[in-house]
Amino acid sequence: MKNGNNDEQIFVTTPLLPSIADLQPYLEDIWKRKWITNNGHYHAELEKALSEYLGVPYLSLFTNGTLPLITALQALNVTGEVITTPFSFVATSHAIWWNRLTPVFVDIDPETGDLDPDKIEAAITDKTSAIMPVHVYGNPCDSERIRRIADAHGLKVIYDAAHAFGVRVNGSSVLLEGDMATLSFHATKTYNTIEGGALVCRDAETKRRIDRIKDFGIDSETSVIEPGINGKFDEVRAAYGLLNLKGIDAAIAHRKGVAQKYRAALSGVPGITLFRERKDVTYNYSYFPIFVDGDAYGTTRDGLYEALKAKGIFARRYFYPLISEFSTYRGLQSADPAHLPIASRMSAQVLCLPIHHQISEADIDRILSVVISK
Ligand code: T4K
Repeated sequence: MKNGNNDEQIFVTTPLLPSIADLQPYLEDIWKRKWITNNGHYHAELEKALSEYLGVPYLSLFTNGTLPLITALQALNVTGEVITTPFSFVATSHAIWWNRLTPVFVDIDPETGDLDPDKIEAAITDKTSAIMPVHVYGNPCDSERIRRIADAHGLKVIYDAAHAFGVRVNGSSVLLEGDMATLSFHATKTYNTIEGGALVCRDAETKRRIDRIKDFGIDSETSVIEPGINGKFDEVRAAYGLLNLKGIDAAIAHRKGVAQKYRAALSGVPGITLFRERKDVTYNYSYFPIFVDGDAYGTTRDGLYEALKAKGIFARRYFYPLISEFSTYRGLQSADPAHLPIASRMSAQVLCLPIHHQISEADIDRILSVVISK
């Protein structure tokens, strides 16, 4: 699609797609088998392939990335209050709300955008039973400190790792941290199955329980033993997911090149801050957030967002507003912006530049020319 200047529009992301020709034989096989959802042949293949690729022992596929969050809270019998971050996509807190639990917002670390471990303990009350941190943009949380705090207070930890597909610290998957971790395979994610997600757990018995919860709590033809939900994943998307797994390394490598080019060009620009890249982390380059200090940069974040849009470049303000600013949550005591100064500042300054596996050098130059010249 072209804009008024006859330039191609550039979106914040564009989905990784398998070729239709590659999908065709899978579709024919699925049609032949006539088993199209609920634990089918390709479902099993994809669970195995993803477990191997991600380096995790037990992974259950779900029909999106929100249901694993809701299910994890159920499976771990979480009650009362859950400490979480306001600097995330709203699904993180909605999952808590849907379990009739109360999210308690804690401020974030400016170095990563993740929950600040220094601020967690002050938020723990006798009602707290879990922590739900987010590896935002794929930046790993300080899992070691979070684990120590959780252990000291007997809390469960569920990582929302929706952005952290393939992210590793010293070679070990971030999905291995906490009691459980969730993934999103939405079209806008680095790895996608159109819609989809997964829940990673630690043992076979828990996986069996998760698999039962995502199938209505059905234990046998005549027995339903708990209030489950429909989180099932179909065969067509499983086949699509298997094919996309073949292209994921090349897609991430391309994203890395884009990130390097942005980083080299933007590092010295007054008023623009980037996250520091850690040497011990294998990133997936799922987002490229920049933080715009309007005074030093000469234009506000929203001014830059509009200037890009006028040129057909659709950057996104992930995550603005904060979750704690939405009507469902703003009445909570922990939603008071005075308790969330870092999150409030970062949310007001953040702009995620387009990054995906198909962005060309010319696209990057077009984007950078707006950001650098305004
Ligand atoms: N936890 C976290 C931390 C999350 O970020 C998310 C989801 C979840 C949990 C829940 O996982 P899911 O239940 O969604 O699996 C998007 C996504 O809907 C959402 O999945 C994602 N996070 C969130 C960060 O972003 P939007 O409304 O900003 O995306 P949308 O549809 O406007 O798409 C953005 C751009 O991507 C479009 O302008 C163009 C491009 N696009 C999008 C789609 C859907 C395409 O080119 N093709 C497409 O099919 O929310």
